[in-house]
Parts: sequence; structure tokens; C-alpha cells
Amino acid sequence: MPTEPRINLRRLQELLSEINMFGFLPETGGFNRIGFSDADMAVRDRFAAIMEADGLAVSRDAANSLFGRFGAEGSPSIMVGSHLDTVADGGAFDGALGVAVALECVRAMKDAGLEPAVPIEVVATSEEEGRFGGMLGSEAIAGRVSAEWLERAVDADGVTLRDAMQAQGLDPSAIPAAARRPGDVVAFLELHIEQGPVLEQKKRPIGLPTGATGIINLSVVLKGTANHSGTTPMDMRADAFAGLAEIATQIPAMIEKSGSDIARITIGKVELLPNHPHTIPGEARFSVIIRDRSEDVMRGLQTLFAHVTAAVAAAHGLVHQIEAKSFIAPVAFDPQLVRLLSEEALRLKLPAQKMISGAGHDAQTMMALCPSAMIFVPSRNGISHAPEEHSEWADIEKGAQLMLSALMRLSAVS
Ligand code: HGY
Ligand code: MN
Ligand code: MN
Repeated sequence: MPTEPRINLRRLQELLSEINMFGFLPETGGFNRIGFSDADMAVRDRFAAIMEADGLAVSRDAANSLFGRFGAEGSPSIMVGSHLDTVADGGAFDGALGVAVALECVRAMKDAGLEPAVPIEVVATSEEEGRFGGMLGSEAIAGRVSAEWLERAVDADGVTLRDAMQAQGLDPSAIPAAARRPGDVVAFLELHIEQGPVLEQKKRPIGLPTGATGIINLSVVLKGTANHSGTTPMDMRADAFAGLAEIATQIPAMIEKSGSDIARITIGKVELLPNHPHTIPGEARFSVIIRDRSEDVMRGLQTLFAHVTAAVAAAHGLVHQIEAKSFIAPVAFDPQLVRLLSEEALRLKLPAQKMISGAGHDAQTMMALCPSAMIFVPSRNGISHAPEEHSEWADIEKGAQLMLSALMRLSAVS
């Protein structure tokens, strides 16, 4: 094994800061680089220029995922990276850290004068956060995006994927053809913040997910009667918010009845119409995200949620509609890759915690194309998808060094 190159932590911190110059929200301290927003497009242009300056062969696919190739063209590669988009008021580490670590690993190899026998592609995927449902970037790479889904994809504000992409000069109909062929990619590795409390509670600097929970993304509409809040007796209302509230209060019972210890049901976005203090809400539109490690449990919760919604809607005189926007299957990551990461963690004397990821990740959709696995670093107070998201650089350095070791072993550098 050639001399072990080291992660340059300051350079990594500077790279993450450069990425986070895009979409910063001074009013909250968070970041908004939602898929295909101007900030998302701008950060990709900047990151492409950075990789070009590093001497990588840079390309983009039709979903606007970025690739920076280190090593020979035309042969199967190892992909390493994560996503550059964020949720609407997200943190500084979700996705961006994995992209920065991937490039830092390549930089450390180049510093050491190493060449990979198996080329390495640094990947910055597009639209992982599911603004339109799913994980468009990695699903496009894995060839899992259908023309039918592309046509109906719409975000929670009614903006279609087609319009959002065309506004940025992109053509969604080119996405299905952008898929990588089986065999093009030999492995996909992703470093990511845990986004939960497990590693902090167990005081472990490294997490090695053996699998990730799946995600069912539903859009629900309850339609009642907008009416005067003063003249309409309480027993003569078709109040869409009252229906939503009753459904929401039954979520714990649904989990109790048909869920598991890792099952989650979340109503994260709600829109009331006409949303005026003196008018009974005639309409409630809301998102429902169902997660579990078992597809059967997820489907069972989806069925139960539909039954409860129908019963509550009937009791409140509401018409209800449930649309399934996307489904991401729970996965087990590649055992050989997880074992390799575990061996490298042992060799580097890094205590690593095997676990299941409660969050969805590109690595899980990439399992449809190639063996994939992840490295987690702890999240302070388990917080993510919020400006308070934070990870300690001492932990990040350990995770990045583990990623570098794994890449060196997989790409047979010399
Ligand atoms: O929502 C998720 O699980 C991930 O952050 N996209
Ligand atoms: Mn993420
Ligand atoms: Mn996320």
C-alpha cells in the first residue's frame, strides 16, 4: 500500500464554505438550494469550475447531476459523492458535505501523486431532496425515471418539474436516456451526516448504515365548505382543517397499530384555503411522508392512513383525495462494501456503529445500478433539515479519512 495520503481538513472546510456561499438565508442562517432553483444551478456551475481547475474531466447529465472524472475515460468507474440541493431552509452539511469530501479525497490522492487503476467519479447529484418526489438525480443515473413520472411530477406549490427544468434551459424528456448502463459503475460511496441522534448518543464518530428506510410521498386534499366563522354553527361545518387535525392526532395510533420502532409518518407542509382568520377553511392540502425499513410495513401504513382519512372525511362532510407522488423502496446496502468500510475503520482504529438510516439517500437509489454503501458522521443533537444542523470537524475528518482509505482500496491506486 503506497504511503497513506491524508485529508487536508482546512482545504475541506474551505470547499464546504465555498459551496455554502450559494443559497444562504441571512434571516435564518439556513440554506435554500431547492432543486433547479437559481442557487442550485449557480452552485453547480461553481463546483464544475472547481473540479475543472483540479484537472478532472467534468460532465453533466440531463438531470443536471455533475460528474468529475479522475482517471482513464471509457472504463467502469467508482462513483463517490452526494447531492448539492437542499430543503427549503436546510443546513450546511446535508448533501454538500458528501460532495466536498468526495472531491477532497481525489485532491489528497492527486497530492500524493497517485493514479487510480479504477477511475473515480466525483458526483454531485441533482434534486435529491424530493422537491418533486423521489430522488431525481440518482434515479436518473440508475435509469429509474419513467417518462410518465416526469410528465406528472409537480412540487407542493404546483410547479411542474418540466416548467422548473425548462426555466433553467434543461429538458426533462432527455432524462431517461441519461441512465448509466449496468457495469458502467462498479460502486457508489456516499459520506453523509447521520441526521439523527444515534451516533451522538452512542458516542461513535462513524456510522456504517447496513440499510436505509424507504419513503412514500403522498399529497392529500380535503375539500369542505368555506364559510363564515361567526354565523356558521359548529355542527353545520365542513371544516377542512378540523379534518386534517383529526387525521394528524390519529398518527400515533396508526404507528402503534401497523408501524414499527423505525416507522415514521410526517405531515410537513400544510396549505389551508382561503387561509383567512374569519373563514372556515374550505380546503386543506398537505404532504404525508411515510417511512419504514420494511416495504410491507410502509404499504400497511399507507392503507391504514387512507382508511382513517376516508372515515374522518366522511365524519366531517369532506371530500378527500390522496395522490401517491413517489415511492422509494427501503434497501440493504451492499454487504461486501459495508464489510470493506468496516475493515478500513478497524484498520484506522475508528469506532464504527452499524445502523439503519432513517433518512433516504442517493446511495439507496444507486443500489439499483451498482453496489452502494455509506459513511455517517454524527449530527449535533440529531438535528437536520434545519439551520441548526451541525457536525464536528473532528468527526468529519475521521469520516473523510475512512472514505479516502476505502477509495484507495477500491480504485487500486498506485
Ligand atoms: O428526506 C430524506 O430522507 C433525505 O434527506 N432526502
Ligand atoms: Mn441528504
Ligand atoms: Mn436531506
